[in-house]
Amino acid sequence: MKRVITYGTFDLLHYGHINLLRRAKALGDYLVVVLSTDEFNWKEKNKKCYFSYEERKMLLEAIRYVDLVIPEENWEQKKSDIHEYHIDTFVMGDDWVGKFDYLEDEGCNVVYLPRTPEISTTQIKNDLNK
Ligand code: C2G
Repeated sequence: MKRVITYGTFDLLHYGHINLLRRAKALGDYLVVVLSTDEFNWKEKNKKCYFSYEERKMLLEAIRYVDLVIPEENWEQKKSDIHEYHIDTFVMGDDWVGKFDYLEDEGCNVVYLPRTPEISTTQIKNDLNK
């Protein structure tokens, strides 16, 4: 069984997120999504989410490509996550290209997938505020 992992905030879930999750799942048989907690988002990414962690978790768990959702509480947990969940492939959108190559030293593939252009949570918020 090939196990894949990806990380994110996934606020105001949209088709760009779904495109990423679908392609990530296609790289294996089991997809772990590590979801940024409200505290991590606020402290480390300066993001104030519209949906709470529990609400974002429930939405992700309803997606056919997602097998497990766990919390992302800090930047450093990726290395231990990969070992704890026996991950074969780490996947992120290419806005992160190069940032996580060090994880290859943990024996897993690192894949950056093209982002879906023209859609983002920020774009949605801006459009709704017009
Ligand atoms: N994404 C995408 N296309 C978009 C928007 C997002 O492919 N139009 C991808 C991002 O590249 C990321 C994932 O969807 O791989 C989740 O996006 P965010 O919720 O914005 O995640 P981010 O805030 O980048 O958190 O430790 C890593 C961080 O938790 C990543």
